[in-house]
Amino acid sequence: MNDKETLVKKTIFSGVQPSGMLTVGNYLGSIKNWKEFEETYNCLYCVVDLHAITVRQDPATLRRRTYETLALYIASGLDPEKNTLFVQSHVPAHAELSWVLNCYAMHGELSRMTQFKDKSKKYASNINAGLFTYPVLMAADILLYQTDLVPVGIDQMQHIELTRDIANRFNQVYGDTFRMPEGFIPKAGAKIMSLAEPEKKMSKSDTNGNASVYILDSRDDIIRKFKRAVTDSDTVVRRAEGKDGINNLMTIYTAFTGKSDADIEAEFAGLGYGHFKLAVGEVVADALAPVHAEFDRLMADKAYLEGVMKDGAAKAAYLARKTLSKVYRKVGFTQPK
Ligand code: AQP
Repeated sequence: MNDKETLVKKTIFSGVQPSGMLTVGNYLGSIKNWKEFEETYNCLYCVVDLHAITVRQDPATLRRRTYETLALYIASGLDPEKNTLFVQSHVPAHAELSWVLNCYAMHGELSRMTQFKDKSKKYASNINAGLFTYPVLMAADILLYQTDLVPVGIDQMQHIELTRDIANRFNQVYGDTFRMPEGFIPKAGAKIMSLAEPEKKMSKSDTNGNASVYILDSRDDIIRKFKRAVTDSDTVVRRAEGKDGINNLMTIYTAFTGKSDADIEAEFAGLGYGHFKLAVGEVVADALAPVHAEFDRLMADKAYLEGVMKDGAAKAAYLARKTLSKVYRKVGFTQPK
């Protein structure tokens, strides 16, 4: 990406934490949708490892998952020549801008973040400051690249709103510094629910083995998990209030097939839940099979992945440094000569 392209095209930024095996929720809410932007936007997609350590991670596992997450980006169709793919900790400007923005983010607004409240309950013995300021680091990720659009699942929208508030506050004090980003939510798949507790979001860190379907689960596991998905005592496949499990399965089926609710209701009329669950499992397994094959190929070629990381970090660092220098000048830091 050169300076001219940066000026003409709008910019997209998004990322996923290497905090576990990526789920079908991560796939449908984020990475599956990223490819459509690669011709028309400057796209930066980051493996956000700094975010991941807000929850304790085993170092060797985190390292492996960082490679795996990058490999999954590429295996899901992202072309490293057309997208800037990189690892967050390879670009120090993320942590640097995050510190500055911490001084423009309010304790009260951070306390209201749903994810902080949820994760404080889930990790009650480790409510660290990083968990609290997580959204400020996310604001830095986005604002560093003068991002226009942030494709994310619904769970991250509150953080995008906060990013806008922080950017506005900074711009009001120092004049126009940051572009105002917008969130972009996919039509189908913005919030995939747990298969075991369908009133809860599907998460990669869920400890219930039946709750989340992982992108890299085997075909048999995918089908087994969908067959066991919690539904309700009705038998008719239709979207309705109180049918969280079926609604979720319909959303997943739509996201993979493009079929509308009416199409799905007609297709499974008179067939009952068993047929439907099996069909969803098969559709998901079929769609993920080519991703698995490409993932295996990429993971066997670490040198290639390291090359992608290195090139991506160099491109991202160049762009990030421009914004960071501007911010440092505006707040009154001296610049080394
Ligand atoms: N269930 C979901 N449905 C749709 N989108 C989802 N995303 C996450 N879960 C769902 C989207 O995936 C992207 C990356 O998420 P993340 O790794 O930054 O963190 P997260 O939102 O906290 O995801 P998890 O899976 O719940 O991770 P853990 O368990 O580690 O906290 C984001 O665009 C997110 O919206």
